Amino acid sequence: MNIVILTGAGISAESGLGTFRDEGGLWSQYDLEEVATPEGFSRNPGLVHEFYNLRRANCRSAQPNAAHFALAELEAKHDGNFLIVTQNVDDLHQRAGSRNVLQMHGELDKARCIYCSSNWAAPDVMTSQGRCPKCWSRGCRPDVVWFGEQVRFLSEIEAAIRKADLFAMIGTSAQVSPASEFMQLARDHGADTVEMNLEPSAVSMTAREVILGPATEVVPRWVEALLSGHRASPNE
Ligand code: BV8
Repeated sequence: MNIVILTGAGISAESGLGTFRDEGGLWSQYDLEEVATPEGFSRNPGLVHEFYNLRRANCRSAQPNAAHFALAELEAKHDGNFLIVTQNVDDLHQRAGSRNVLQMHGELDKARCIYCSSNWAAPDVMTSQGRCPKCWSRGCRPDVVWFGEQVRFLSEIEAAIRKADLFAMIGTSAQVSPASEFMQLARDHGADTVEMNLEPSAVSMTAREVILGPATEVVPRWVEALLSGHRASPNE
């Protein structure tokens, strides 16, 4: 059975990393246009670096939670193909032991050269003056995908979803495309579709099953049921 999991900020919420659109979320503290667009970066790179330096510090002091570890256990024990596609730029899935992870919105822990596009491990405090180790120019940005920029691994992700027998979406409001279209794509290609979230998302009506509750409770329970065979998906 081929499994594809899409995660969003909600899976890292109980690790202490803020979500975006919840009450008090990041987009209520910062203007998305100012800190998560190329235009915002060219207008005020210092503000953008401050925004990501703060999040990088939070991420480096955060720990993976039971939901991250449950998905790593599922990957280790599952005998078919398994892929995590995450919208998150934190590395908590990898730190929990997940191996097959595609970060479609980039990586908080990396810096990228604005001239030659090579990337390297981000310093704790990044500024635009950071030197590129490859072309030696001064001009670096966070290695994340901003609004209006092309997401990463899209064709690989869509190919995996087309072949999925089970697609689960965890902790995302499904308001950002193209990730918001993945549930429908999975359903159109015959996958069993499950959503785990604290509250219904923009695509809950597309899922065959919606399991509401905090990720650290619902995800380990779902993984345990899947591994013990108590949850036969319609495709089996
Ligand atoms: C692109 C990276 C084209 C950096 C991010 C108008 C209409 C429709 C679409 C558009 C439009 N105008 C523009 C667009 C396209 C745009 C888009 O979708 N905009 C939205 C805002 C309308 N998309 C893009 O620009 C994408 N690129 O389309 O490129 C293109 C093509 C060719 C060539 C060039 C360009 C790029 C999108 C990527 C943007 N970067 N972030 C960073 O992280 O700072 S997106 C940002 O939102 C984050 O990455 C985040 O991951 C993502 C999605 O948010 P969520 O993860 O869902 O988080 P959210 O807070 O929203 O929800 C949290 C959920 O968790 C909630 O449901 C909550 O209930 C739940 N939860 C909370 N606690 C818990 C929990 N669940 C379980 N347990 C808990 N404890």
